[in-house]
Amino acid sequence: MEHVNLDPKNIILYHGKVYKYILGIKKMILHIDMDAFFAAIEQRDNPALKNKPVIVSGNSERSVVSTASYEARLFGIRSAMPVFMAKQKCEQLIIVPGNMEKYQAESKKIMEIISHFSPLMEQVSIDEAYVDIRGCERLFGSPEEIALAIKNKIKKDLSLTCSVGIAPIKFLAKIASDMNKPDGLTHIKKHQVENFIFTLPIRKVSGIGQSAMKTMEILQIKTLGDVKKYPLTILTRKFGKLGQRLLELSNGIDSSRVETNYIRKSISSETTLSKDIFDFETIKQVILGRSQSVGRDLRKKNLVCENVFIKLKFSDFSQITRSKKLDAPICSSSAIFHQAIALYEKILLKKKIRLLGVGVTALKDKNTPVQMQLIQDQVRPKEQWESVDTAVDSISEKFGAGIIKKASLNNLTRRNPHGK
Ligand code: TTP
Ligand code: MG
Repeated sequence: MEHVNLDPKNIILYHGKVYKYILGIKKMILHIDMDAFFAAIEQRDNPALKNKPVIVSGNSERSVVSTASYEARLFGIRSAMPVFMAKQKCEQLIIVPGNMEKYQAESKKIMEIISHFSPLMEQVSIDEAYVDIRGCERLFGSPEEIALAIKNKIKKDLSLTCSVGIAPIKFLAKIASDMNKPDGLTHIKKHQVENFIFTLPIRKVSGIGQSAMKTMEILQIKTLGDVKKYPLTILTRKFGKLGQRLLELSNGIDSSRVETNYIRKSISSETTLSKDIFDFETIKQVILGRSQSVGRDLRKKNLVCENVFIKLKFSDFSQITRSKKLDAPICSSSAIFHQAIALYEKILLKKKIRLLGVGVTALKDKNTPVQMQLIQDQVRPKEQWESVDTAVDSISEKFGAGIIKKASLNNLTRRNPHGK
C-alpha cells in the first residue's frame, strides 16, 4: 500500500490523483518532542531554577548553549548560540552544567512510556520519537486522545512537558509538534494537508541547507507549495536529490514510514486472584500461568530476556518485587517459570497473596549474536520444551490465551477478568 509510483512524470501529470491516493493511506503519525528538554529537567530538579532564564551549557569562552528554558528564549537565546552572547542578551541568565547521564535516563523513561501506546515507534533523538498509531484507536481512542494520554502520562510520571504533532504524513507530524511549543498539541487533518503544504514556509522543511536556501530565494520559492511551479528537471539540476524529495512533499507524498527501532524494556503479566491465597501449590500454578503468558509475548515479538522478576501484592495491599539477572538470555516459558519460582521460594511468606505478577526485562532481539543457552529443565530436555512452547503458542493464537491452563487456575483468576 505504501508503495507509490514515484515516477516524477506521473506526479506532475497526475498529481491530483496521486495526492488523493496518498491521503487515502490509513496512516496516522504522532511526533512527540520534549520541551526545552535538558533545561526542563534541571528546572524540575532544582526549584530555584523554576520560571527562570536557564541555559544548559559549559561555562568556558568557547561554550555554546545546548538548550535554553522558555524563559531564556524570551530574551532571544537559542541552542547553539555562544554562551558569551547569551549572557549579553540576559543579565540574570543562570548557567547550569549538563548531566548527560541524567538526561539519558529520563529519555529512557519517556521512550518506555510512549512505547506502551504503539509498538510502531521510532526514536529519532534523545527527546523525540515518532509513533504510528494506526490500529491503536480501538485500544486508546482517537489520535487526539492518544496524544493527550501520552502527554498526561509523561507529565504525571516525570513532571515534564512535551509537544505532540499529529498528521497523516511523517514529515508533517514533526512540523506540527513544533507549532505550539511548549506543551502543545497540533493535529493537521487530512483535509487540511493540501492547504497546509501550499502555505508552509520552505525553511520549515528539514534538510534544506544554507546554500539551497539561497537558491530558493533566487527561484522565489517561499513556501513548499511554490516548489510545484518548477518541473523536476530544474529542481534536480538546482538541488540534486533534494529536488525530487521537495517535489514529492509538495504533492503530499512522503513515503517514509515510522521505522520501528525501539524495543520495549519489559514485558509482564499479573493476576489479581479471586481470593487471597497462601497455599504454595496454587501459587505455583498462578506463576506458571503468568510465565506462559510472558513467554508467549516474548516469543511473539522475537525477543529474549536477561532478567526475570516477580511481583507480589499482599492482602493488606503492601507489595514487593524480586528480580534476578540471568547468565544467559531465555525465552521459553519453562525457563521463565523456573526463575520466577526460585525468586518466590526465597520469600518468607507471612501474609496471604492478593496479586501475583511475573515479568521480564533486559530484552534483546532473539537474533542478537549471543549464544542462546536456554536453561535446562530437569524433566524435559530443551528441544522438547521449545516444541511445547511452539505448540502452546499456536493453540493460544488460534483459540485465545486462556485456553491452555491448569484446571485449578480457573477458579482463581475471576476477580479481575482483565488481569493480564
Ligand atoms: P531539541 O528538541 O532540539 O530542543 P529542546 O528540547 O531543548 O527544546 P524544544 O522545546 O524546542 O524542543 O533538542 C533536545 C535536546 O538536545 C536539548 O534539550 C539539548 C540537546 N541539544 C544540544 O545539546 N545542542 C543543540 O544544538 C540542540 C538543538 C539540542
Ligand atoms: Mg525538544
